[in-house]
Amino acid sequence: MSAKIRGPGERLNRAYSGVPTFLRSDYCDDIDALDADYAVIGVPYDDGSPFVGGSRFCARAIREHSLRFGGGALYDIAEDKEYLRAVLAGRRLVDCGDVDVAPSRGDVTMANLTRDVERILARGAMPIVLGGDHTLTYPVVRAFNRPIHVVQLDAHLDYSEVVQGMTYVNSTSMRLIHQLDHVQSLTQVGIRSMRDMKKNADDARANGGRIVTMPEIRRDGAGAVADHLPAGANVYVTIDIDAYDMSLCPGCVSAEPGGLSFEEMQAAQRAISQRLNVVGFDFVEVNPPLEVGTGVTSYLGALTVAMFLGYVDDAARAAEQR
Ligand SMILES: [Mn+2]
Repeated sequence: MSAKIRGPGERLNRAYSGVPTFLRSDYCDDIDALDADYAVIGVPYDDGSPFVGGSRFCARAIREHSLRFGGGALYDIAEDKEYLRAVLAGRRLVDCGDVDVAPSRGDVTMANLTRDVERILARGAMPIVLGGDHTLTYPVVRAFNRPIHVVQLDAHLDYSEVVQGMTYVNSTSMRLIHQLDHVQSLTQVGIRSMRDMKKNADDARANGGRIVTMPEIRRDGAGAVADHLPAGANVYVTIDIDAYDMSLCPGCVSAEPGGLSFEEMQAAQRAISQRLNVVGFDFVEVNPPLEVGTGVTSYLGALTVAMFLGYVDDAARAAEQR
């Protein structure tokens, strides 16, 4: 069942009041009875983080900051266009709460995540997964039972080999995804960290992956990041907050200089959603305990997720009308 948490229509619902579901959507406490187009699920897991933990609070902070979008839509004045109004008014977005986390048992937590995403997909909804750290992308992608392309927006390759049995850490997710039979391609956008190893980049390319570096984005535009993928193909998108430039994400332990501007993220998101058929996405690595007082990183995270959902929904509606 879904519980309506907005209350009667006349309520003001100020951002600091109420129970924070994403964009104040209905809360769904039984995925097997889910009736929606889009389903948010949180993964409060940061056991896969190699430095300072804290991203387990990412989903909660993003939900909280998402309540600041209280107008029933996202409005882009540059386009004079609203996004998500029909979705929110029609209650086609629900929040399924969080995956059950088993402390010190990444295998158990991630099995729970895969099963929950399988259940969301079985109900015909698109999963929108909020981290946690970047470990979660592999358990989410393995839940899809049809061919998909994967596009990653990130400063880091996350293409490390599994060592000493550590499967569920945030540095291995893209290598593991790339080995799945139903993953048709891997595109890694914004990669620039000088902590990444040459061997991992060589392996990603040798396995057929495409890496789009920042100089390429500055040369060709962020709107070109999906041009090499077949138009209309199914794609899963994973967005790490550190794809953005370090100056935009003080609440992220893995922030790197030289990253995407907000406008470049917008252009990449628009290009992906318009050219391809997005079947799910995740957003990871905001670390609220490291955050500055204004919560700008969590706010940017909420905006990034809501904006991409808006573009994806807009493209789906345009396709329906064709
Ligand atoms: Mn990263």
